[in-house]
Amino acid sequence: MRVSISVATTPSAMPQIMFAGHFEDHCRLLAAMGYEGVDLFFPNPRDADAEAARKILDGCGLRATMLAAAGDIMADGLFLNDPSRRAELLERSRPHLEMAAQLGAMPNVGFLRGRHGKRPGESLRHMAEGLAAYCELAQTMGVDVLLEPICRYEIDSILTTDQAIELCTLAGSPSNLGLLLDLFHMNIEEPSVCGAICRAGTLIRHVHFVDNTRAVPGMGCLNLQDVVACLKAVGYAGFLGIEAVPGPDPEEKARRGLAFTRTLLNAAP
Ligand code: LER
Ligand code: MN
Repeated sequence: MRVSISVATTPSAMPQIMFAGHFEDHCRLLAAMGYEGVDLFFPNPRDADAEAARKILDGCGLRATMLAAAGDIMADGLFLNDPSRRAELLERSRPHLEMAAQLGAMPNVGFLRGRHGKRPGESLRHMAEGLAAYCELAQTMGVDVLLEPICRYEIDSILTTDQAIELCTLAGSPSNLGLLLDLFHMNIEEPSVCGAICRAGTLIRHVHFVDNTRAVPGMGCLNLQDVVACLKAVGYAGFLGIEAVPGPDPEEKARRGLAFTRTLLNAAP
């Protein structure tokens, strides 16, 4: 497994972004620290330049793992579970998916799936149809899509890994659809983090590797050694993305989180 970290190209209101702005400087710094990839956020997708970002990443030897670039369409009220505006959503998703293809990154269907609201059954059905169509479009560009279970305090749909697995099945199990498991959300929603990892198995395509308080790994009370052992046991060989709240000294936290994560990776059977 390799280690990546959350980086936004411009300032962002999301708290779990370790570095924002000064993209090239941050990429150089992170590569020198030993990071191998970035979980990339484009807070203003319309102004984003994926080609320029790719050049910088390539120059530093970094991979783009996850891409979050759908903020503009969500701000316009477009969500996968709304069949009345699906054609518009797909059309406006093209540039995002093209950027993901350019970067070799996986777009995250985090909040884009939509909220269930008062009709969870109907919403889930529409969400599955929308997700299937989104994956079909992504497939034409050779892009893999990530579905991230997110906790109850941020959304009301697909909170758990089992719900995400069910949604993948309802969407027809597209071969380019996988799960992004985020330990911060899992620690809130799962009765057993390792049980959920085992059930997700080969569906896991990315991991947000953080401690219970959303601090960098090693600063909380999660048993992350067990988590790494479970991921290894299911054959996961992707990135561990440190999507953490940085606090006042992001550089020190990035070094500390990486050192701790590497110790776990080296110790796991
Ligand atoms: C949202 O809380 C989250 O965990 C992110 O990965 C969404 O991009
Ligand atoms: Mn996450």
